[in-house]
Amino acid sequence: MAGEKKQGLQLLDFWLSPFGQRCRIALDEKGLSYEYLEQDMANKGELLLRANPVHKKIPVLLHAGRPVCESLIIVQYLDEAFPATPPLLPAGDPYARAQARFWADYVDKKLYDCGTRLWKLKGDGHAQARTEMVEILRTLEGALGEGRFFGGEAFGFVDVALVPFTSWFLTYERFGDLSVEKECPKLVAWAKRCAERPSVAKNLYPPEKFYEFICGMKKRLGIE
Ligand code: GS8
Repeated sequence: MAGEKKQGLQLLDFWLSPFGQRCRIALDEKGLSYEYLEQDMANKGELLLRANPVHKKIPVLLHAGRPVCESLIIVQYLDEAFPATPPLLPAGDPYARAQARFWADYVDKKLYDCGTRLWKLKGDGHAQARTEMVEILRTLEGALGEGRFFGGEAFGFVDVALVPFTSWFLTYERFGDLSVEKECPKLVAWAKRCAERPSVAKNLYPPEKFYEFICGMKKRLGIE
């Protein structure tokens, strides 16, 4: 593992990105050191455009100079490229791995988009996003079940995929006029357990900070 710590890992990222936070949490969970390269999202640099010419998005992991794009693919890559580090996907159980990928994909397909509609839209679109948000959070709480983490006892792939969005709960509450704690107490308890992990505590920002960022974004977009 000592050798793996010097593998030449760089992460092109943006401080508040939940997708970048997934990668940072995964790298820290695995004890892999890396160079963090903050990107200017308003003025994308040549390195980012070369590393991710298709989507032109962060995060991008550079491993010995070779780019890996898309946060969930990056996290899975880290599991495969550094097999001596603690696995995030359940090792040796294809069915459990498929389930974990299903829920991480659900977070990407549903939660991010619905959260964006919640703070961006007004009227019917907003009301629909609010209803959907409660459904999505309840569905995730159902998937968690009685477990400590989504994978059971061990913090794993689905936890990494979802935990950055716990910093958004406050923003969902303020724009959705809802209480995540009231709707989904087990999910909130899970978020608190996750926040106790050094990898999570180090890489997530206070929920107020994200809320302020979104308020600033609304101002810039003229949709206050
Ligand atoms: C999403 C990355 C993304 O949206 C992943 O990595 O999982 N599916 C991808 N990145 C955003 C910043 S975070 O909101 C981004 O780079 N946006 C720049 C742009 O759209 O121009």
